[in-house]
Amino acid sequence: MAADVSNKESRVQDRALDLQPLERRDDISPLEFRETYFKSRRPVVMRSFSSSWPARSKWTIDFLRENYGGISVPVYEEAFADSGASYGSTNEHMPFGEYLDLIQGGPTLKRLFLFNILKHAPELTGDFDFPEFAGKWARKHPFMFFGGETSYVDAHFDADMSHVFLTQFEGRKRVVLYGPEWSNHLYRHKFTVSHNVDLGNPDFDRYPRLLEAKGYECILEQGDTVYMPSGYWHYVYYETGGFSLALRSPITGPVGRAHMLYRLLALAVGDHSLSKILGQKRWYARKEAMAHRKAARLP
Ligand SMILES: O=C(O)CCC(=O)C(=O)O
Repeated sequence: MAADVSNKESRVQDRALDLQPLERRDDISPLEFRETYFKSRRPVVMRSFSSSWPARSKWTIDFLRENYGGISVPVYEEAFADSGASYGSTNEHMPFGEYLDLIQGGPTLKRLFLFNILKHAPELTGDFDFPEFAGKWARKHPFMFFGGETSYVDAHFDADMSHVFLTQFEGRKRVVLYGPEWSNHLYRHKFTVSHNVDLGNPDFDRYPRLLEAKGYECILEQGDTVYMPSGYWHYVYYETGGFSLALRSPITGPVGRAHMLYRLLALAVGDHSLSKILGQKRWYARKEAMAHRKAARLP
Protein backbone atom coordinates (compact mmCIF):
# COMPACT_ATOMS: atom_id res chain seq x y z
CA MET A 1 0.00 0.00 0.00
CA ALA A 2 2.76 2.40 1.04
CA ALA A 3 4.69 1.59 -2.17
CA ASP A 4 1.59 2.30 -4.19
CA VAL A 5 1.19 5.75 -2.65
CA SER A 6 4.83 6.72 -3.19
CA ASN A 7 4.68 5.50 -6.81
CA LYS A 8 1.67 7.65 -7.37
CA GLU A 9 3.38 10.63 -5.76
CA SER A 10 6.50 10.24 -7.87
CA ARG A 11 4.37 9.99 -11.02
CA VAL A 12 2.66 13.23 -10.05
CA GLN A 13 5.99 14.93 -9.33
CA ASP A 14 7.47 13.67 -12.59
CA ARG A 15 4.96 15.57 -14.62
CA ALA A 16 6.45 18.68 -16.17
CA LEU A 17 6.14 20.74 -19.29
CA ASP A 18 8.00 19.17 -22.20
CA LEU A 19 10.48 21.96 -22.91
CA GLN A 20 13.82 21.84 -24.63
CA PRO A 21 16.46 24.56 -24.41
CA LEU A 22 15.99 27.05 -27.19
CA GLU A 23 18.86 27.14 -29.67
CA ARG A 24 21.33 29.92 -28.90
CA ARG A 25 23.56 31.57 -31.50
CA ASP A 26 26.24 34.01 -30.44
CA ASP A 27 27.14 35.12 -33.90
CA ILE A 28 24.77 34.92 -36.80
CA SER A 29 24.77 36.97 -40.00
CA PRO A 30 21.56 38.66 -41.18
CA LEU A 31 21.64 36.38 -44.24
CA GLU A 32 21.87 33.19 -42.21
CA PHE A 33 19.17 34.42 -39.85
CA ARG A 34 16.83 35.12 -42.77
CA GLU A 35 17.48 31.83 -44.57
CA THR A 36 17.67 29.45 -41.62
CA TYR A 37 15.35 30.92 -39.01
CA PHE A 38 13.09 33.67 -40.32
CA LYS A 39 11.98 31.87 -43.49
CA SER A 40 11.18 28.66 -41.64
CA ARG A 41 9.79 30.38 -38.55
CA ARG A 42 12.29 28.80 -36.23
CA PRO A 43 12.80 30.55 -32.87
CA VAL A 44 16.32 31.27 -31.69
CA VAL A 45 18.23 33.35 -29.13
CA MET A 46 20.86 35.63 -30.65
CA ARG A 47 23.51 37.85 -29.14
CA SER A 48 24.59 39.47 -32.39
CA PHE A 49 21.19 41.04 -33.17
CA SER A 50 21.90 44.04 -30.91
CA SER A 51 25.70 43.98 -30.85
CA SER A 52 26.13 47.22 -32.80
CA TRP A 53 23.44 49.18 -30.97
CA PRO A 54 24.55 52.09 -28.77
CA ALA A 55 21.51 51.18 -26.63
CA ARG A 56 23.11 47.92 -25.60
CA SER A 57 25.41 49.59 -23.10
CA LYS A 58 23.64 52.95 -22.80
CA TRP A 59 20.12 51.83 -21.82
CA THR A 60 20.12 50.94 -18.15
CA ILE A 61 17.57 51.53 -15.43
CA ASP A 62 19.79 54.31 -14.07
CA PHE A 63 20.02 55.99 -17.49
CA LEU A 64 16.24 55.87 -17.94
CA ARG A 65 15.59 57.23 -14.46
CA GLU A 66 18.07 60.07 -14.80
CA ASN A 67 16.75 61.21 -18.16
CA TYR A 68 13.08 60.29 -18.23
CA GLY A 69 12.14 59.70 -14.58
CA GLY A 70 9.47 62.41 -14.62
CA ILE A 71 7.23 60.84 -17.31
CA SER A 72 3.93 59.54 -15.95
CA VAL A 73 3.50 55.84 -16.83
CA PRO A 74 0.61 53.35 -16.52
CA VAL A 75 1.42 50.45 -14.22
CA TYR A 76 -0.28 47.05 -14.23
CA GLU A 77 -0.47 44.41 -11.57
CA GLU A 78 -2.58 41.52 -12.83
CA ALA A 79 -1.55 39.02 -15.44
CA PHE A 80 -4.37 39.22 -17.91
CA ALA A 81 -5.03 35.59 -18.76
CA ASP A 82 -7.13 34.49 -15.83
CA SER A 83 -8.43 37.76 -14.52
CA GLY A 84 -11.27 38.13 -17.00
CA ALA A 85 -10.36 41.81 -17.01
CA SER A 86 -9.76 43.55 -20.29
CA TYR A 87 -6.15 43.63 -21.41
CA GLY A 88 -4.43 46.94 -20.95
CA SER A 89 -6.80 48.47 -18.39
CA THR A 90 -5.30 50.12 -15.32
CA ASN A 91 -6.07 52.97 -13.01
CA GLU A 92 -2.61 53.30 -11.64
CA HIS A 93 -0.12 55.84 -12.94
CA MET A 94 3.16 56.89 -11.38
CA PRO A 95 6.31 58.75 -12.34
CA PHE A 96 8.57 56.51 -14.42
CA GLY A 97 11.44 57.08 -11.95
CA GLU A 98 9.33 55.84 -9.05
CA TYR A 99 8.37 52.74 -10.98
CA LEU A 100 12.02 52.05 -11.80
CA ASP A 101 12.90 52.38 -8.08
CA LEU A 102 10.20 49.84 -7.36
CA ILE A 103 11.50 47.18 -9.75
CA GLN A 104 15.06 47.74 -8.62
CA GLY A 105 14.03 47.49 -4.99
CA GLY A 106 12.94 43.81 -4.90
CA PRO A 107 10.07 41.53 -5.81
CA THR A 108 6.93 43.16 -7.18
CA LEU A 109 4.28 42.05 -9.66
CA LYS A 110 3.95 45.51 -11.11
CA ARG A 111 4.65 45.72 -14.81
CA LEU A 112 4.82 48.40 -17.45
CA PHE A 113 4.23 47.11 -20.95
CA LEU A 114 3.82 48.17 -24.57
CA PHE A 115 5.59 51.36 -23.53
CA ASN A 116 6.66 53.36 -26.57
CA ILE A 117 9.61 55.35 -25.31
CA LEU A 118 10.01 57.14 -28.66
CA LYS A 119 6.81 59.07 -27.99
CA HIS A 120 8.57 60.70 -25.07
CA ALA A 121 12.15 60.53 -26.25
CA PRO A 122 12.41 60.59 -30.06
CA GLU A 123 16.14 61.24 -29.65
CA LEU A 124 16.57 57.56 -28.70
CA THR A 125 15.64 56.39 -32.22
CA GLY A 126 19.27 56.20 -33.30
CA ASP A 127 20.21 53.95 -30.39
CA PHE A 128 18.97 50.75 -32.02
CA ASP A 129 18.17 49.28 -35.45
CA PHE A 130 14.87 47.87 -36.57
CA PRO A 131 14.79 44.36 -38.02
CA GLU A 132 15.19 44.09 -41.76
CA PHE A 133 11.51 43.59 -42.54
CA ALA A 134 9.98 46.04 -40.08
CA GLY A 135 7.18 47.95 -41.77
CA LYS A 136 6.14 51.59 -41.34
CA TRP A 137 3.88 50.96 -38.34
CA ALA A 138 6.42 48.75 -36.58
CA ARG A 139 9.10 51.41 -37.00
CA LYS A 140 6.95 53.87 -35.11
CA HIS A 141 6.09 51.41 -32.34
CA PRO A 142 9.10 49.96 -30.58
CA PHE A 143 7.60 48.63 -27.36
CA MET A 144 9.36 48.37 -24.04
CA PHE A 145 8.43 45.84 -21.35
CA PHE A 146 9.38 46.28 -17.69
CA GLY A 147 8.78 44.04 -14.69
CA GLY A 148 9.93 43.46 -11.14
CA GLU A 149 11.40 40.24 -9.78
CA THR A 150 8.68 37.51 -9.69
CA SER A 151 6.40 39.32 -12.12
CA TYR A 152 5.22 37.32 -15.08
CA VAL A 153 3.32 37.55 -18.33
CA ASP A 154 0.77 34.81 -18.91
CA ALA A 155 1.21 32.91 -22.13
CA HIS A 156 -0.31 34.44 -25.24
CA PHE A 157 0.59 35.12 -28.83
CA ASP A 158 0.43 38.54 -30.44
CA ALA A 159 -2.88 39.20 -32.19
CA ASP A 160 -1.25 41.18 -34.99
CA MET A 161 0.69 38.00 -35.86
CA SER A 162 3.97 39.93 -36.09
CA HIS A 163 7.34 38.26 -35.73
CA VAL A 164 8.80 39.65 -32.51
CA PHE A 165 12.43 40.36 -31.59
CA LEU A 166 12.66 40.81 -27.83
CA THR A 167 15.99 42.19 -26.60
CA GLN A 168 16.91 42.19 -22.93
CA PHE A 169 18.71 45.22 -21.46
CA GLU A 170 18.84 44.79 -17.74
CA GLY A 171 17.83 41.85 -15.55
CA ARG A 172 17.08 38.25 -16.37
CA LYS A 173 13.93 36.52 -17.46
CA ARG A 174 12.74 33.07 -18.40
CA VAL A 175 10.86 32.75 -21.65
CA VAL A 176 8.80 29.70 -22.60
CA LEU A 177 7.69 29.32 -26.22
CA TYR A 178 5.23 27.08 -28.03
CA GLY A 179 4.50 27.03 -31.74
CA PRO A 180 0.97 27.80 -32.96
CA GLU A 181 0.38 24.10 -33.72
CA TRP A 182 0.01 23.50 -29.96
CA SER A 183 -2.82 25.98 -29.40
CA ASN A 184 -5.42 23.30 -28.67
CA HIS A 185 -3.08 21.50 -26.28
CA LEU A 186 -2.64 24.84 -24.53
CA TYR A 187 -6.43 25.20 -24.18
CA ARG A 188 -6.67 28.44 -26.15
CA HIS A 189 -9.83 30.41 -25.55
CA LYS A 190 -11.96 30.89 -28.64
CA PHE A 191 -11.55 34.22 -30.46
CA THR A 192 -8.62 35.13 -28.22
CA VAL A 193 -4.84 34.79 -28.19
CA SER A 194 -4.60 33.49 -24.64
CA HIS A 195 -5.80 30.81 -22.23
CA ASN A 196 -6.40 30.17 -18.54
CA VAL A 197 -3.33 28.03 -17.87
CA ASP A 198 -0.57 29.18 -15.52
CA LEU A 199 2.54 27.89 -17.27
CA GLY A 200 4.60 28.92 -14.24
CA ASN A 201 2.74 26.36 -12.14
CA PRO A 202 0.72 24.18 -14.50
CA ASP A 203 -2.26 22.24 -13.20
CA PHE A 204 -1.93 19.00 -15.16
CA ASP A 205 -5.01 17.47 -13.55
CA ARG A 206 -7.09 20.25 -14.99
CA TYR A 207 -5.12 20.56 -18.25
CA PRO A 208 -3.78 17.06 -19.02
CA ARG A 209 -3.19 17.61 -22.76
CA LEU A 210 -0.63 20.25 -21.86
CA LEU A 211 1.76 17.39 -21.11
CA GLU A 212 1.89 16.52 -24.82
CA ALA A 213 2.80 19.99 -26.07
CA LYS A 214 6.45 20.42 -27.02
CA GLY A 215 7.96 23.81 -26.37
CA TYR A 216 11.20 25.65 -25.77
CA GLU A 217 12.65 27.63 -22.93
CA CYS A 218 15.48 30.10 -22.57
CA ILE A 219 16.89 32.58 -20.11
CA LEU A 220 17.36 36.08 -21.49
CA GLU A 221 20.17 38.19 -20.10
CA GLN A 222 21.55 41.58 -21.03
CA GLY A 223 22.23 41.67 -24.79
CA ASP A 224 20.19 38.56 -25.69
CA THR A 225 17.45 38.76 -28.29
CA VAL A 226 14.86 36.05 -28.65
CA TYR A 227 13.22 35.74 -32.06
CA MET A 228 9.59 34.71 -31.59
CA PRO A 229 8.07 33.83 -34.97
CA SER A 230 4.55 34.91 -35.89
CA GLY A 231 1.89 33.15 -33.85
CA TYR A 232 4.29 31.78 -31.23
CA TRP A 233 2.94 31.54 -27.70
CA HIS A 234 5.19 33.16 -25.12
CA TYR A 235 5.21 33.05 -21.33
CA VAL A 236 7.65 35.32 -19.50
CA TYR A 237 8.85 35.14 -15.88
CA TYR A 238 11.06 37.91 -14.47
CA GLU A 239 13.78 36.22 -12.41
CA THR A 240 15.04 39.69 -11.52
CA GLY A 241 13.69 43.15 -12.15
CA GLY A 242 14.55 44.36 -15.64
CA PHE A 243 13.38 45.49 -19.02
CA SER A 244 13.50 44.73 -22.70
CA LEU A 245 12.61 46.17 -26.08
CA ALA A 246 10.32 44.38 -28.53
CA LEU A 247 10.70 45.14 -32.23
CA ARG A 248 8.39 43.62 -34.77
CA SER A 249 8.28 42.49 -38.38
CA PRO A 250 4.72 42.35 -39.67
CA ILE A 251 3.42 39.21 -41.26
CA THR A 252 3.47 39.39 -45.06
CA GLY A 253 1.65 37.68 -47.94
CA PRO A 254 -2.10 37.38 -48.52
CA VAL A 255 -2.59 34.32 -46.29
CA GLY A 256 -0.64 35.86 -43.44
CA ARG A 257 -2.46 39.16 -43.73
CA ALA A 258 -5.85 37.46 -43.84
CA HIS A 259 -4.91 35.54 -40.71
CA MET A 260 -3.88 38.77 -38.96
CA LEU A 261 -7.15 40.43 -39.92
CA TYR A 262 -9.15 37.45 -38.69
CA ARG A 263 -7.31 37.42 -35.36
CA LEU A 264 -7.76 41.14 -34.78
CA LEU A 265 -11.46 41.00 -35.70
CA ALA A 266 -12.07 37.86 -33.64
CA LEU A 267 -10.61 39.61 -30.61
CA ALA A 268 -12.05 43.08 -31.12
CA VAL A 269 -15.48 42.02 -32.37
CA GLY A 270 -16.12 38.35 -31.48
CA ASP A 271 -14.61 38.21 -28.02
CA HIS A 272 -15.65 41.66 -26.89
CA SER A 273 -19.24 41.41 -28.17
CA LEU A 274 -19.81 38.00 -26.57
CA SER A 275 -18.33 39.32 -23.36
CA LYS A 276 -20.82 42.19 -23.46
CA ILE A 277 -23.79 40.02 -24.42
CA LEU A 278 -23.18 37.13 -22.00
CA GLY A 279 -21.32 39.03 -19.31
CA GLN A 280 -17.59 38.73 -18.75
CA LYS A 281 -17.71 35.82 -16.29
CA ARG A 282 -20.17 33.68 -18.24
CA TRP A 283 -18.34 34.17 -21.52
CA TYR A 284 -15.04 33.37 -19.82
CA ALA A 285 -16.49 30.13 -18.39
CA ARG A 286 -17.83 29.19 -21.84
CA LYS A 287 -14.49 29.81 -23.51
CA GLU A 288 -12.84 27.63 -20.90
CA ALA A 289 -15.39 24.83 -21.40
CA MET A 290 -14.98 25.00 -25.20
CA ALA A 291 -11.18 24.81 -24.83
CA HIS A 292 -11.56 21.64 -22.72
CA ARG A 293 -13.91 20.05 -25.25
CA LYS A 294 -11.50 20.81 -28.08
CA ALA A 295 -8.55 19.40 -26.14
CA ALA A 296 -10.51 16.24 -25.29
CA ARG A 297 -11.15 15.66 -29.01
CA LEU A 298 -7.46 15.83 -29.90
CA PRO A 299 -6.14 12.53 -31.27
O1 LIG B 1 8.86 40.58 -21.81
C1 LIG B 1 7.72 40.83 -21.49
O2 LIG B 1 7.40 41.36 -20.44
C2 LIG B 1 6.59 40.44 -22.43
C3 LIG B 1 6.97 40.45 -23.87
C4 LIG B 1 5.80 40.21 -24.78
O3 LIG B 1 4.76 39.75 -24.39
C5 LIG B 1 5.92 40.56 -26.21
O4 LIG B 1 6.98 41.02 -26.65
O5 LIG B 1 4.92 40.34 -26.95
